Amino acid sequence: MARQILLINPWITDFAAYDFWLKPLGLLYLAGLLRANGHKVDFIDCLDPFDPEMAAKAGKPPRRHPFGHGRFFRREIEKPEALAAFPRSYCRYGMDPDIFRVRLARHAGIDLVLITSMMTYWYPGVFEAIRIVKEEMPGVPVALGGKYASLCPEHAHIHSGADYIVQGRGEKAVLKMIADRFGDPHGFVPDEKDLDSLPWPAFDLLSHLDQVPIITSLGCPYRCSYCSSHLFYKGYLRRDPLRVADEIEHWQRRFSVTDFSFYDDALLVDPQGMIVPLLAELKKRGLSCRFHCPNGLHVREITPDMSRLLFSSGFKTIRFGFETADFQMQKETGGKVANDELKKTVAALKNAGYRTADIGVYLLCGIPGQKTADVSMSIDFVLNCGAKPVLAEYSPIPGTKMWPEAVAASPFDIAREPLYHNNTLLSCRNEDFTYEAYSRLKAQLKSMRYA
Ligand code: B12
Ligand code: SF4
Repeated sequence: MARQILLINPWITDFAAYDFWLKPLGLLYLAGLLRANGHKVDFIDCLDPFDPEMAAKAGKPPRRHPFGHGRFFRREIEKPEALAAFPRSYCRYGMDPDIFRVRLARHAGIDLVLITSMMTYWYPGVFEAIRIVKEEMPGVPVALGGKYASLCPEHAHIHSGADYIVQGRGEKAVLKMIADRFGDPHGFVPDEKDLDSLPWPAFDLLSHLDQVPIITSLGCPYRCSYCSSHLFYKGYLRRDPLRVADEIEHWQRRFSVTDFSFYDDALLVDPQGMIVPLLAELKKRGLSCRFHCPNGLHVREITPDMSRLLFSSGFKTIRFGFETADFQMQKETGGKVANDELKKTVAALKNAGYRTADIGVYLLCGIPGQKTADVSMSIDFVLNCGAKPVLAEYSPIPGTKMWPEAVAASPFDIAREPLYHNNTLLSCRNEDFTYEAYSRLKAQLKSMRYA
């Protein structure tokens, strides 16, 4: 029997948040699947930066960039007790809770509510959404999935108020939940290992489609000690490049989308298996796109040919996961990159037409035991290569190889309280790499001008 299912993308609660091509991709994949099973899907996007009611209330909409990133609506709120000592204001990003309540009231006859979660330390916004749903829709079961639910399941079981906590991928889990709860037989069950068997994400549920995130693969062949990719995806699964081209063509022709962001962890690995045939196919079909890679590309995969291909195919936002120029640290954390590879990569990209400001290189700062001099040296190295250093504060993630070291090094109780995973806190700072030292480096980079 067709069920009426309400999907909710909850608020972000943080010291700072910027929409770097963020869309609730996992939840919208589930929406596509539920529709393919004949269910009726409703959606509330607490983060919608285009919400007209919020814009009227706030006086103006948040500033957005034509490439599909920009600000969220936001309100300063009281800090959770655990963060009270941290001297920065704290906000709820997205629509006001009173508007959320009114929206909920418009959805009658809901059988099940599905709520997603992203960063572990954003759980207060998730809990608030669950609490309000429970008040406005008494008796309706609420399921919680996504990154926080997967990485901190015990915390979520004890504190969230949800009836179901789902860890990991949601496709089979959500269909099983519906079958168990309502006794409905399974309809279409996709093969989770065949990513092309999944219906496309239901982006039409968004109020305004300024950009579309694309996944061509799940997982990563590397095992960096600070990263949780392998906890979500056991292997490295890839789609058929022609099916990815079909999807991009669909969003462009039917919804006039130009900007696409890749959420892959390893987009460029084995280029002949994906990126080369995909971009050739898009060209053949006469599609004109801009591509953005906020999640970081692998330095190692860039050759002069690849650089020219990316440049001519419209790759506008290039970010690399480089993390550090310290050889020992590179080796100890997984060996995904070496210094000479970054040098060659930047030179190849420059020859292809990219400018310094176009080539962002992520540097992890605040990993356990790291010294200020390590980060300074890495910044200098990236600048000397001719690229733009982008500081990425280390966020400790439960279950990763580095986690026990992070628990031992952190002045915060990160094992008990996910709020302390917040990258803004620099949870594993030490006497040498202090918050002040980090702030100085950040200010130094902010004042730099790139060609
Ligand atoms: C896109 C992305 C970003 C983007 C966009 C984020 C933004 N704020 O704008 C960028 C690149 C900017 C980013 C930044 C950061 N990120 Co990030 N990011 C991701 C990424 C690659 C994709 C998430 C995603 O959509 N996946 C795809 C969908 C399909 O999967 P999914 O959401 O998990 O959904 C599935 C299931 O979870 C489930 N599901 C989901 N919802 C629900 C709901 C229900 C009810 C059910 C049943 C199931 C279910 O079903 C879905 C389908 O199977 C993940 C890693 C990854 N590979 O997933 C990291 C990840 C979430 N990021 C992470 C980190 C560390 C960061 C940074 C802190 C990095 C840094 N040091 O700067 C920053 C902080 C950003 C911030 N404060 O805003 C960590 C999480 C950390 C944490 N403590 O929670 C992750 C897991 C990666 C990692 N390194 O381990 N990120
Ligand atoms: S290469 Fe990137 S995605 Fe892969 S394990 Fe390392 S940090 Fe994670």
